[in-house]
Amino acid sequence: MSDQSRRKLITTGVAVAAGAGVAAAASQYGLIPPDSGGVYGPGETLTYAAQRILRGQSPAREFPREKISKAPYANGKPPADKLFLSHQANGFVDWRLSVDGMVSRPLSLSIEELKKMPSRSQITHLACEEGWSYVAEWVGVPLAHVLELAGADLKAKYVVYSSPKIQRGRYDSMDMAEALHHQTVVAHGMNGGELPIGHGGPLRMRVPRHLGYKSIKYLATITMTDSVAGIGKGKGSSAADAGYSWYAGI
Ligand SMILES: Nc1nc2c(c(=O)[nH]1)N[C@H]1C(S)=C(S)[C@@H](COP(=O)(O)O)O[C@H]1N2
Ligand SMILES: [Mo]
Repeated sequence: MSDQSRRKLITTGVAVAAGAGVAAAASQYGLIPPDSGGVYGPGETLTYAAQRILRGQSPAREFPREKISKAPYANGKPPADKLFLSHQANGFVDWRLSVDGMVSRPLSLSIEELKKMPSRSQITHLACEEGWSYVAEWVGVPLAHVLELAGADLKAKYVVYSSPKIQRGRYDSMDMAEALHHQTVVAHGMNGGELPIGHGGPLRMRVPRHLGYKSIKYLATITMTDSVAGIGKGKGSSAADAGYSWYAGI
């Protein structure tokens, strides 16, 4: 065997072994995204599992106050349906965030109740998959706190969350590593005030380690579940249903 072919054999062997290792770890730790089609499927399972294992729980970058964007871009139009407009006219006093599924204490939380809970303020970057981005300060309750109040089963595979109409509105999901990360918050404030309606007010999920589409605006439901098969087109995310990747880590 020539040196060259031996080297090739060795490198290929190492690559295969590394791939197999990641694949084994992926199934051992349940690191299989719902849009993957499995470890050997056409999706990005290996990238996902490798990112998860290599990055661990590393935080998204946080910025100093002077980096806050002067004119953050509010993407899309706020909901214009009757129900939303009446919530808005009422100052969102009747808005509720439901927390259900694999929990021992289902919750229905008002904005006032959420505002009394421990909160975290963070200046982070929101990046849309379309290329634009901005930096803002968000204030919110760590999702981990809300899940603890609900007695959530942390062995559940996904936290699914959505704007009011889960089948027709926006929805997304994350795994438990993301849900329990300290920067994943249910945000009710932005840049020193209430969360503006253009940016998802009265409530949005803020997931700063992921692309903007995971940060669902007009947040109304949180469900702990082992399966996303029955929701939307079954990919665990309205963005994934539309062709983007379920795993949007940046
Ligand atoms: N309910 C809802 N949430 C949403 C969206 C939306 O259209 N509806 N757009 C998503 C996308 S694609 C991005 S990039 C961000 C944009 O957040 P912004 O409006 O604060 O810029 O919100 C995400 N959350
Ligand atoms: Mo986006």
